[in-house]
Amino acid sequence: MSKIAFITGITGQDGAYLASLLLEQGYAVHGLLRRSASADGMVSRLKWLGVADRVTLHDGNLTDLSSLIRVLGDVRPHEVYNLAAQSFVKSSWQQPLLTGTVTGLGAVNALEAVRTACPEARFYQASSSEMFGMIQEPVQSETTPFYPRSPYAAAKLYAHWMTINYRESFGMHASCGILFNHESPLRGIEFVTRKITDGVARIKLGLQQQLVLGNLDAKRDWGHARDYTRAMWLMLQQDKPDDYVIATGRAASVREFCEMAFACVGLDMNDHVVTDPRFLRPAEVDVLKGDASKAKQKLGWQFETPLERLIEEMVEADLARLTAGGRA
Ligand code: NAP
Ligand code: G4F
Repeated sequence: MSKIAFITGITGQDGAYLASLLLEQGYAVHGLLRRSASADGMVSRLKWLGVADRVTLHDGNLTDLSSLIRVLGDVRPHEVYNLAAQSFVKSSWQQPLLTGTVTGLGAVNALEAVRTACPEARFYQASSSEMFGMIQEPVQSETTPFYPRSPYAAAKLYAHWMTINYRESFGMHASCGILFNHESPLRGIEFVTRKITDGVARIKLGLQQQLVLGNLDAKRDWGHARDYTRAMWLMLQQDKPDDYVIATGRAASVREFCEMAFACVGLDMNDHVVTDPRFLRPAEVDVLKGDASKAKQKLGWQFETPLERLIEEMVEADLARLTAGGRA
């Protein structure tokens, strides 16, 4: 019998790549789908990867414990990946209570549902490098103290510690991946990398002149979502649950990302990029840079896609989308 996996957040960037990977591995893949008035666009990422018809979607919501218990009781998965969240940091200041409810308490709903409906299932929690916030060490690893700088990061930290608590309290096979920023052509358009590659493609095609951004000096450790979702799966294949940093070990600024993206189409960012305080945050995370040595040693994981290749892939995909006449 093939293994069964259940993914919350299956319609998001990581959910789509993870579903694709698990299908390749022979899993039966199920996911949670929250009701939307725009049902037609909900599975666009799964369609982009060609897997929408191969996954089974279940109506529910991370904030509705009853829906989770019912679905997990029906599906009886071997592995549960909790990827659902209000994941956009900037919105978390506008919607702090919703972010706490979905990103923080939602993870506890998922843990409770697993404990109730399928206690033998292995559990993955999508923790975040954003929890390091105002960094306490120049390179962050599993032993670096956390210092959250946004309602999103505080909610993720609560979810992180609750996952560890359920592991220690109930013996659950529950692991946290502390993933640094990871991007792809399927990244939401509101995140800076995709905003840049979409803007570059539009400017190249004569559809817009300027790209308006916020803090160009912020630095992030950017990898590819395809590589990072493989790390999630590897964590749940270990005999013992544990927590792992997943990162490339290279930090680049938003400005450097822009330079590389504009260079992909033979343009100079200085001719097109302007800044607007509208896109600044009440509290910024200036720099993140991760040390994934533990994942390399214990999981045999390492990233395959360097930043330059990631940017090229994103710019090419945005050019293709716009040339085809629309945005996926
Ligand atoms: P994403 O594209 O924003 O996807 C978020 C997913 O959560 C979507 O499927 C969304 O569904 C779902 N969701 C939101 N609220 C929900 C609710 N109340 N009930 C059920 N589902 C809900 O995020 P991502 O980039 O794939 O990231 C996946 C996870 O990893 C998130 O938890 C994120 O916080 C975390 N993370 C991401 C990164 C990164 O760099 N990408 C780094 C570290 C951690 P809809 O499609 O209906 O909106
Ligand atoms: O792309 P961002 O919005 O991602 P951020 O805040 O780093 O969060 C992402 O990564 C986290 C992992 O560390 C995840 F947990 C989280 O769910 C999400 O996936 O912003 C990156 C940087 C920030 O410093 C921001 O101030 O880019 C800067 N930035 C500059 N101009 C901008 C813009 N960000 C956005 N979104 N839009 C701008 O115009």
